[in-house]
Amino acid sequence: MTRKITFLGLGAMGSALARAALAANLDITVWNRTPTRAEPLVAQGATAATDSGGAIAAADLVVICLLDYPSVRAVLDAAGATLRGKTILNLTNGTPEQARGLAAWAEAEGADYLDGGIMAIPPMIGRPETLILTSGSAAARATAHDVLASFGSSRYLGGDPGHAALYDLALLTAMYGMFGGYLQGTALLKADGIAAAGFVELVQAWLTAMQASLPEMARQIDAADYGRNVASNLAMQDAAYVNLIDASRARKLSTDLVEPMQRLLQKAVATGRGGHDMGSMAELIPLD
Ligand code: FVH
Repeated sequence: MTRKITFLGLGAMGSALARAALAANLDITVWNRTPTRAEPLVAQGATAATDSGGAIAAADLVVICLLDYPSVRAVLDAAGATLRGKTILNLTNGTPEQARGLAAWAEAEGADYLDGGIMAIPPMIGRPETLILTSGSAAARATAHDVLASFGSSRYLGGDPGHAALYDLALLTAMYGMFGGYLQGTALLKADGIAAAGFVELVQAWLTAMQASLPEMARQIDAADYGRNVASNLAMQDAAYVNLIDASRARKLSTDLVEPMQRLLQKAVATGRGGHDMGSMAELIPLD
């Protein structure tokens, strides 16, 4: 059972996390570089620390949610407080390398380190279906159990502190691909006078239907087996993709979002993958 929890960082996400902890009746201390952001949380029962060193000293478990890793290091370095014997749960977005580096530093300082990736936006925090990915120290995970449960569901990805960030970034990569395609699609329609709202139902149904192909694509990628029962070969897709680019150009729309996929399709055909399924293009992503 966690006794004393401090939150460092009260931006949109840090505040949502602290609110969820308060809603779960956890006893929390909060600190933010701009102190006024602590006021709504104090009104809800949190204790505000006047400086980051005091905030850390007050805690067994320090939950960090700041803009980026340089700000995390800036705050921890400036705090001047000992981390020995404390547990750190860092939910700041970063790379696997940054997470591993901070974990090594924290361990050298005598702290247990758990890294996390928040797969949600602030209004989703506190709902049971909200997913927080974690990896790193198993002991830290046990210490953080209560506070993580107040945020939603968490999935522990093992002892490598870089893995939560790695999965987080892989999921964000897939998300941005989807949003980029959606933005281009709405622009195509809008150029012909059709509102984005008129597209929502169709695009949701289409993306739902298409995501059903992901398990088979995963099988193909893992087995390097792209040529059996191909329903949508890459040569056909390359020919059709030209129309998508041309329709944007005809409407004087940027094609910046969609050209990279065309380049990959063209390379797939040029390297003899024209008869393969989509998963085959995964082999073209490594640079060497
Ligand atoms: N909001 C979201 O949708 C996403 C969802 C997934 C996870 N991300 C990550 O969460 C981290 C924090 O994001 P945020 O939404 O809370 O971001 P902001 O509202 O912009 O707040 C930023 C906080 O960081 C503090 N800060 C920035 N630089 C420094 C610094 N050099 N020293 C000390 N603190 C710093 C900032 O303080 P202040 O401006 O209020 O004084 C805020 O507390 C982030 O990694 C997302 O990728 C959110």
